[in-house]
Amino acid sequence: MSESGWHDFYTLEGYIAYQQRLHPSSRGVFSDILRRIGVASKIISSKVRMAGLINVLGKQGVINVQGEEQMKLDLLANDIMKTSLKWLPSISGLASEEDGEMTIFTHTDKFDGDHYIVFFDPIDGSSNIDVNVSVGTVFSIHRCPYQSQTIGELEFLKPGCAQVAAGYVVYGSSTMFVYTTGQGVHGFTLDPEIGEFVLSHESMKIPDRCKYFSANDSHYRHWPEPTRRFADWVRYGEEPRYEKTSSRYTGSLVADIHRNLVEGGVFMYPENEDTGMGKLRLLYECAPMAMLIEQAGGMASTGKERILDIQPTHLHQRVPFIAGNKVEVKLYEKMLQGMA
Ligand code: P6P
Repeated sequence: MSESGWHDFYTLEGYIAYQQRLHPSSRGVFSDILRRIGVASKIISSKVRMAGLINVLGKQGVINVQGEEQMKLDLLANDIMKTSLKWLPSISGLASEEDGEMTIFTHTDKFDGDHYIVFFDPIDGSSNIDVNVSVGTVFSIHRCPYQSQTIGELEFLKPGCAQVAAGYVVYGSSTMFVYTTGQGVHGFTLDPEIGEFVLSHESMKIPDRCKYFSANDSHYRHWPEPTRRFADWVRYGEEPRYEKTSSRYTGSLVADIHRNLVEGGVFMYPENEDTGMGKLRLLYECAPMAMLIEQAGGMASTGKERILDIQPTHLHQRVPFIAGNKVEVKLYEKMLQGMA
């Protein structure tokens, strides 16, 4: 602390530069992408915070590729993310939850540095927008070793273990930017007075306690029997570990995962027994969340396999998803496989 009592602090920009210095050979290309996502997040945050005042509330009247009704803020946030990233020479392509197809930039072939592909869900949990409940942005960054002229969907379909970075922005009581590049999980809180994300949660680790159980109980009747048994065990179990476990579910993946990452707990969106399908998308929801949760000391699985090991088969692929404390995810996998 200086004489005036001033506390120095890291901004997101400064922390990215600090982490970049840990890689002397780095040219800062990758750091530029993270910084641009940080800028886009601040712009989106300003729109989310004024959603009731400017004309972004409500539905756009369009059904997106997911078969979901697009909200106006979905489209605005999608445009903000794409516009913020499309001029970076290192970006070979983008893939968004809101776009049926990926976007490929051939102009970047002239750039002689590393190339990347960025996946994102610009506003996750958008059904919460009109009722003022937290929403979020999720992003995932992969390397792209190919010339843009030659890439197609196949080059976008990489397993989560190949991600070079993952993160989310949660637009909650404050706006937080949380990311990992494989060196731990670090959280930054937006200081509206200076317009900067300030380091507030360095090296986040999920506490080893199941403080929260997060799932949409209205789907209980569609869950496979072992899934129902697991949910009952955690919620009503006699185990001391679950004596104080509470149910918390907002319908916003980012808000639910963030709460459980900070306090401890398990989130699941299991498969529907009839369809055998999950709801959440692998490439820009589950894989980035899985990288963050594993980096914070937790686990993320479909119940049958590690999320980060899944080889995607198509851009908007959906998977069953459970993430949080290792104890609960391991127990779920055993129950689902008939070993508990
Ligand atoms: P349900 C939001 O639409 C989302 O993709 C996630 O953010 C959230 O966890 C889930 O779907 C909520 O789905 O069926 O519980 O409304």
